[in-house]
Amino acid sequence: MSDSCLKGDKRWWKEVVIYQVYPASFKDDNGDGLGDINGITAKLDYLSELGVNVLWLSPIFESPQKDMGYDISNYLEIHPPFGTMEDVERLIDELKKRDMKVIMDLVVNHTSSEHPWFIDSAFSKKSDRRDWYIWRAPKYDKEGNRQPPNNWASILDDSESAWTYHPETDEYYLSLFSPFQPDLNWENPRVRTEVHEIARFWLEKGASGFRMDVINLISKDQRFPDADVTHPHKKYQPGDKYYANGARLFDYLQEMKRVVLSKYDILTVGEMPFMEDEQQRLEMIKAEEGCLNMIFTFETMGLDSVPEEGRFSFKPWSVAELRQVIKKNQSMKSQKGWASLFCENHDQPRSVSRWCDDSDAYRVAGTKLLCMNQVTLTGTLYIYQGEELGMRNIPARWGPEEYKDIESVSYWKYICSRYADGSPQRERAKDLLRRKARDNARTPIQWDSTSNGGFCPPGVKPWMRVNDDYRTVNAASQTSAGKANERSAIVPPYRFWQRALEVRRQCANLFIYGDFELIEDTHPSVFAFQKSCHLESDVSITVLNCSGKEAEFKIPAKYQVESWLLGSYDVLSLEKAKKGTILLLPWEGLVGLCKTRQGA
Ligand code: ISL
Repeated sequence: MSDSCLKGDKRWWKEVVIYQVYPASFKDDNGDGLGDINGITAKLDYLSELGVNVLWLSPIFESPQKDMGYDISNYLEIHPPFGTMEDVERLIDELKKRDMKVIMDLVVNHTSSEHPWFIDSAFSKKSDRRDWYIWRAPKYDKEGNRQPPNNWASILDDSESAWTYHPETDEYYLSLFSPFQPDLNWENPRVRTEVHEIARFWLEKGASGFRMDVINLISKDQRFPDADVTHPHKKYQPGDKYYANGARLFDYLQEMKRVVLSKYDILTVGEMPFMEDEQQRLEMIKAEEGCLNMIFTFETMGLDSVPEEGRFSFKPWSVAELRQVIKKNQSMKSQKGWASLFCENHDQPRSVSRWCDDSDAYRVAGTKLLCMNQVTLTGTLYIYQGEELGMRNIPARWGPEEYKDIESVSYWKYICSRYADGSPQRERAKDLLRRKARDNARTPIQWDSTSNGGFCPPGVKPWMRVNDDYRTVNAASQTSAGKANERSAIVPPYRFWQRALEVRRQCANLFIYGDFELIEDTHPSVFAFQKSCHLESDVSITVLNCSGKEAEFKIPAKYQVESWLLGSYDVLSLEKAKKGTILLLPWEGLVGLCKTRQGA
């Protein structure tokens, strides 16, 4: 039995609900078609009423916006179209008034190629900052053609090299994501000191922590060897075996913790793609001796992808796979680790479209099913903007020209360079864009049924097209309904999330801290689990029909269901039988409180 329910293990950063804001798409206050800081401030009551406690702001810093702000050219100034430092200070003050906090997105594996550091580094091989970045001489093949230092593929465009040639100094610089994002050389202690100062600046400004972008890439194998050829049909190969989770990662993060992070009572979450090893994960976050409070890992996000084909791929996923991935993630706590819970972010498609059925018939039920999964799992809970509304993916009828993300644009350009218009490959690529493009989560938030969904003033062209369904899927139509209660007949997603977060808080020992246990031998489409805590006489059961068909669920005899707390079909769900076999409707989820019968 774990002791996580004991007071000693309780922390504020375990209990908060973190809401990710993607500033460009949240709310346009100054009428230029782009979201901004004052637009966020204007919506704090909406967020406070939902029941979230912390905002994670995707990057708001000066940037050429080649990768929507994940290419920073000045960490200490605000991207002018987003607003001013005074606007940020006011946002922080307004959050404090609501007992809310903010964490910043610390993107320090790389900078923008327009950052003064890089401009200085690129100026000359003898520049004082040359080794703030990773420069290597070209290689030449048998025919005398110039080649990059190794065969690593770019992460955002695997048809291109992870290295960018710099003719002025006849060297390549490492740019894992794009040529506009040169990787910093963390081997250089001056780089690390500068990063510590950036972190300190924002903590002194009032930030309560950081989400650290691809922070497990900061330590790389310094031999920069060729990657194994796992994609024989491609010129460049995934090199994460050598550029992720390197030998000095723990030291670098321990140093950052010792020098700056440990001086504040903050929340830190490291985004760590390519980190599969459970022991390494625990080393990163183990209570006390670890480096960060928690990490983002991506097994769930990979369930419907073909690993060797990367983002723009698809394979059907199964509830059996889902069970194992969630069971693994939930085991972190029992090993003195801690899980982070998310099913959407700015890099992922909308969850109701991806994992459920976003048709008019089932969008709301599916949104609530996903909500019930998230709010009853152990870990710190993250919600991505619009998830609480049940926002959908980009409509299938939109063409590739509507996709703005650098990764989508590169992919479509590559496809068009190789396949003719109307070819099966182009049609498949359009389907994969619809399914997986990061753009799906970046359409403007739909606030009401007025033009542009109320994201920006009428007559203003938003930076990205608003989803066509804004007249029916929008915040105003969902918040106008009163708070949900046990008798509510139809509860819109926002109100359902509000109620579900209230239930999570009320049953914190079970839902936030409790021990997870799969309920076995269920219908193949049903994912069910128990949560328990030795401080509580009750246990909870979460029962999710992850399919568009009806499915039976036999309530195990050991559970004496006292009440159904949440259900996808509102009062219809809450009135379900509390023993025996029940029939779950398509995408119907249920959360119940139970006594357990000993020996049953
Ligand atoms: O979206 C992905 C590529 O298909 C993910 O692997 C993603 O690139 C990875 O999780 C890192 O994402 C973070 O760093 C990127 C930025 O583009 C993403 O928006 C950010 O979340 C580079 O800063």
